[in-house]
Amino acid sequence: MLTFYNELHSQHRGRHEFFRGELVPCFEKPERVDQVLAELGRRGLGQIVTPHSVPPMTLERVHTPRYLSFLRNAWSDWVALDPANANKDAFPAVWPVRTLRADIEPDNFCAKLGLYSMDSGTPITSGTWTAAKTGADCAVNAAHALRLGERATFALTRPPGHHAGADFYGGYCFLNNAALAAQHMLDDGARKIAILDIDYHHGNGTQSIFYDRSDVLFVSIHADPRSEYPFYLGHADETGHGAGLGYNVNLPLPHGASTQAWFAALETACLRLQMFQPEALIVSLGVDTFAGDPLSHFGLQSADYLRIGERLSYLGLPTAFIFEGGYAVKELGVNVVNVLEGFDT
Ligand code: SP5
Ligand code: ZN
Repeated sequence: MLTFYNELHSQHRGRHEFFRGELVPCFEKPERVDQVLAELGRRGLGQIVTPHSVPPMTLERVHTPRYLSFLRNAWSDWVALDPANANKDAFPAVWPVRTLRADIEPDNFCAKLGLYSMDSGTPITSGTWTAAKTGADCAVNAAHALRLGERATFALTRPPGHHAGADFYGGYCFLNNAALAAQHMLDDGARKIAILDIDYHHGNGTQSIFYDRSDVLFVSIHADPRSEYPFYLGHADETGHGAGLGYNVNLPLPHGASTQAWFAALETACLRLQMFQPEALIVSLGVDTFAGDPLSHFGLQSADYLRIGERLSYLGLPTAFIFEGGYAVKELGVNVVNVLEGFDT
């Protein structure tokens, strides 16, 4: 399987995230991708290549210009507030919730942080833009390779992307890699693309980007948002809007759901994907469904990831896997590469 990897991911290196009133070490760290890269090498699972840079226009097909400009300048604006900020991650502290205005971009940088974010668990650091941009390059290149005839590709990227919306970041995500991959294929001439999101958390950003469209089917299996992040989206009654009605499928499972229930949801997802007859499949591949994941409460074992790959392969679609969450760092390589190997063999 052709893997797109860029070493600049390590430039996004948060020191802390907020959790229950204190700063705790980041779960989303560079070692995550290092583990997957090492395991790919050990198993010799195909070529690993560096992506070409995609133009700003490609990002603007999914994200708003004002959000992109905020993100590109965020670190220098943060340090401009106070030179001492160079040693601190940037976090929001105020948000425009209901009744407050989000249509006027404030000049104050702290107010901008709140306007463009959904939580205080996602630090912006000196290299966040570089890492997010080159990560998006990986995803778009992985999608483009499908257009050129590859059967399957893998974007080995971080930070992840599926929580990021058209104009906001959160859940460790800044640019929506899966959405950019899907949109790129449509702009290149594809008519229908499906996205399957199997991260433990609902891909609220991806859902919202395509919610009123019928050219992208979004199907997600995730923990019930009543108890799990992102909390405010991902319910089963969210089925799309306008032309997009029927093209959004959420399959939430209760906190602690069995592996059997998870695979039953995968069958439902696969049936819906098959009915849609897409030209290609994008998989938001999070492995935080793993029993040993420190953030999550599903029980998948390492061997289960081979079965996932096999089942997805059986759909017979050109498929781009985009790396999302997964925080059990030691087992991350085996779990991710198991999906890819299950697909390939
Ligand atoms: C891409 C992705 O998987 N994003 C997940 C974002 C989850 N953010 C909430 C993290 C809450 C931290 N909980 C710590 C529990 C320690 N036992
Ligand atoms: Zn996740």
